[in-house]
Amino acid sequence: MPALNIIVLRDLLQRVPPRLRGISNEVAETKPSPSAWSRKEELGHLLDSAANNHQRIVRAQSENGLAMPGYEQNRWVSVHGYQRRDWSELIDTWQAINRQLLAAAEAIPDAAWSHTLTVAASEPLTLQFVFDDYVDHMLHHLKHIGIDVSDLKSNAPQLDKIGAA
Ligand code: NI
Repeated sequence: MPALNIIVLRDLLQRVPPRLRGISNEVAETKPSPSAWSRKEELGHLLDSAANNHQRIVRAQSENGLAMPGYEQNRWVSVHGYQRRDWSELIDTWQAINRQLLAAAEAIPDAAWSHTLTVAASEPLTLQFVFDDYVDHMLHHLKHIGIDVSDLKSNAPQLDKIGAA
């Protein structure tokens, strides 16, 4: 039932930006420890997740059996310098990139949700799994950032975490 998490993602796009804007720039850039991500870096990680999953969603809907790369999360966060960026810019980018990903997900033909792809060294995953895992992973991080997502539950079944999102 692919449509369910598409509805969740539409809701996220409406409800999450005002909640993120409720966090000050100062709080957003506070690092809980020198090696832990700040909220800016954690939201930045979600931009990286969106960039990678957008590619998977666009490509796998028209081709079955693709092999897609993973990404090194800390390296991506460091490359983009999220800690030095403005919090409101990161929120705007989160909204824009997820609108882009949603448009691609809405275009997935029914028959293509069962297409499979591998991500890094994973077993073949269905496009359905990849999309559900994307939404589930996003909710996990938004909750950790400290915003209320209790009204935004993923409709995905219990996912077997592969860390690919
Ligand atoms: Ni993550």
